[in-house]
Amino acid sequence: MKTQLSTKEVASLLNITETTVKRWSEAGKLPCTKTLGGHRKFYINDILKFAEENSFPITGVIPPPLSSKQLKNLEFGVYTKNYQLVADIFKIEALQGDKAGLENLLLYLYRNHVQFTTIIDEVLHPALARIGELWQEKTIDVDQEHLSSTAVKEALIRLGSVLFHKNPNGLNAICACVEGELHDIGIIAISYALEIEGFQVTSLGIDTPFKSLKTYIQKHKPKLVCLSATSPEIPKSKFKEAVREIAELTHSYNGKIICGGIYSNLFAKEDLQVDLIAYSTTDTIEFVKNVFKLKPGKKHKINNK
Ligand code: B12
Repeated sequence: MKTQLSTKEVASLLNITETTVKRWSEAGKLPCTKTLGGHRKFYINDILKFAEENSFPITGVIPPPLSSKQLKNLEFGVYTKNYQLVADIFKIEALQGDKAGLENLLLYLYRNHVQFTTIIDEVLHPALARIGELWQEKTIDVDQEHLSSTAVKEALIRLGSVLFHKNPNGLNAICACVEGELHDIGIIAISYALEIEGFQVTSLGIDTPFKSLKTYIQKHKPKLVCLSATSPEIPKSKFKEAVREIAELTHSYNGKIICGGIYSNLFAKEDLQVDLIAYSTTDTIEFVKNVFKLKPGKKHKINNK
């Protein structure tokens, strides 16, 4: 683990300017050593001790430990909104299974005001799609695909704990992967995107039997039902029939139902009788805002890491 930080990294971590860091280090508030070339180096522990003793919030984030070329690309990509550059870096970190690096990268984007939906649709999604292609063309083995997707999932979950949520909108939603479905990164992203909009979300996770889904919906009558289906191994007619039944049930109490994921994308919304077949987080949130007439609300932080 990296233990020493540069002036720039300390500034970024404490959300202060580099000039302030230099001033505080000259004043002895922030202890540092100097390299032969005269550059200041700070120990992370000293910075954490300083923050604790002075009740100084650590609100910033250290740029991920990337090569200088990657760091330049990352900064340039964020600044110019060229997220393809960022997705390429994300893919490389994912292939290395570097969950701390991925978490830092996600936090860096979020703290630099890249919207959560953009992070998912323009960085995480294309990076994993490329990893899927590498696996399909046998450039990488299945173990490396597993390593990458597990690291991405863990980093996403860690990002989830620092996301800002709008005030509760009074609507409840359930998110689930249908029977036979193990891909859950997409639905986790959708559930976080809904929580950001103020929904109270219950996640039923992977491979939820259709029967249990119906029972749950009958009991709790969620205003929004979100189902994810990606695997080509899901039997088509069973899926179609079960989703139609769930849609009918949801509509019977005026709820809305959305299906997403690569497998769902093979169907038209009329086939499944659902309100939307979703292709991305962005289109889902647009739809939800329109259909539930959500107003832009005040945000509040639920959890400060
Ligand atoms: C990671 C991964 C796995 C992991 C999943 C781990 C996990 N915890 O999720 C594991 C190893 C388990 C896996 C298994 C399999 N996989 Co896989 N997998 C992938 C991979 C590389 C990434 C998927 C991912 O997370 N993407 C990122 C998320 C954010 O994207 P997403 O899921 O598409 O979700 C977005 C949208 O679709 C939408 N969305 C998704 N769901 C929902 C739901 C709602 C309600 C809404 C509103 C929106 C929404 O919003 C999301 C955000 O934008 C893809 C490659 C790819 N192109 O996606 C292959 C891929 C999906 N897998 C594939 C296959 C074939 C399989 C297996 C059948 C392989 C096998 N023979 O065993 C199994 C099936 C397992 C099962 N029964 O479900 C194929 C599917 C092809 C198809 N459907 O035509 C793909 C495309 C790989 C490929 N190029 O061939 N896989």
